[in-house]
Amino acid sequence: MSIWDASHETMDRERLRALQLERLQATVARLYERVPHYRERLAALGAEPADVRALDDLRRLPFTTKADFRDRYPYGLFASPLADVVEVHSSSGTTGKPVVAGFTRRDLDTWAELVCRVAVMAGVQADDVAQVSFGYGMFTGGFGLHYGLQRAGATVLPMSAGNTARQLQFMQDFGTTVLVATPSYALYLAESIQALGAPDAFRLRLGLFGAEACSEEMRRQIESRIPILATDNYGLTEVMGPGVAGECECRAGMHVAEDHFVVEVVDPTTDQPVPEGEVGELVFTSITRECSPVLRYRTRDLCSVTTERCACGRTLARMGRIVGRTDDMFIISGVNIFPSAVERVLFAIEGIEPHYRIVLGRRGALDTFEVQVEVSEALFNGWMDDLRAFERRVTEELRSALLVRPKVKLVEPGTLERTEGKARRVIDERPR
Ligand code: DLL
Repeated sequence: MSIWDASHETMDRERLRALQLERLQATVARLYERVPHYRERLAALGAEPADVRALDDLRRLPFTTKADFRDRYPYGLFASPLADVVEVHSSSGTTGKPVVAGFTRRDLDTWAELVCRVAVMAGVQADDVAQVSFGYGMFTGGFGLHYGLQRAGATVLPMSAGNTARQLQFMQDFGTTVLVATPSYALYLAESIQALGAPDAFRLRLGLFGAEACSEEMRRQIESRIPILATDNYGLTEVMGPGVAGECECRAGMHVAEDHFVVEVVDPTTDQPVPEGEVGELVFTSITRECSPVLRYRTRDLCSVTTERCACGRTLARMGRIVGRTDDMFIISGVNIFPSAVERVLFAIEGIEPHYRIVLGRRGALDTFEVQVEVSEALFNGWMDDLRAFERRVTEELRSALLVRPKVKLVEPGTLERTEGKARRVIDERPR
């Protein structure tokens, strides 16, 4: 197992905390000087950069939210003049103005370095051929993985997302060994590879997946179709993009690049830190960015973090899988439901294909909750009675896990929409 930057990735945690404090102080001073939004926020608390004397003082600093990014769209949170900015990325902004983040040359260098770490910890080597099937463009996935994989010495195929036939062709012709995609697109590609029926034509051995939640069951579904080791990595536009955290070959959580980001886990309702190892909302502070540093960004992503040393030798904290988002939870008949809980039940049932969709609606005063799920060819084309019995079983298993009875609709394999980017699992048609 190789480590790209052992001096940081295996750093003694006391020294790491000292480095974090030094970098945090510099970042707070930079924001105070250069970004009116942060100066105003700190002033409102009667705080100044000099008040940050220990790492725990971070808890007294204000949070940053997605709304802050939107209110200052596009450049209002930049701490560098445009003359120093060489690249800009943004998130999709499906529910409002997009989030914008800028990169100076040094920021791009850091980005490449951190994505390279994630790639190397997953097992990427210089002789790998890496097919980047994340979208290139304003999304951080394509370019981020591109820069990092190049730094790791891999041969990069900048495919971008989509055009699946061409993806498969190049995968065979160029001898792709590493597939880089969202887990849902990876699953679609894996199904397409399986359908070709020529497994020997492919040399895939490793998957670098991220940008959306991937349950253990989803990972198994991908790995059962193509012979790869699937690894998860995490990041977000507000904090940098990919490279914030990634799994090593032990696959026992994602190592956070703590020499560049301070991670906190807070109770989303009380804003107070939760005990180590418990699930809460991730909050990140970036401490080395020049253009778009962010103080205590509320990610809305729910997961736990441990600082226990990993078998790989890295001392960096590890985050568990993202179990949900504070904003993807929906409420049916007063019960809180995360899509990940629905997925866990479905994927554990033999005969179910790993494609589903949750449709929420309203009839009269009541919410409706439908789960559409693909079943295997054999089941779908078999006896009607068997299909009905299967539907009852799926309904019952969902009801017992979620405590709410959904309407289950079994559909033919291949009917639900496949995505090339992030999957959209929940369709909420309820009037606002
Ligand atoms: O998705 C950055 C990225 C690109 C990460 C490629 C990894 C690989 P955004 O488009 O800003 O950035 O979306 C960020 O996606 O807050 C999470 O909710 C979700 N997300 C990202 N990675 C994971 C993951 C990129 N590994 C939002 N597991 C985040 C679960 C993830 N959710």
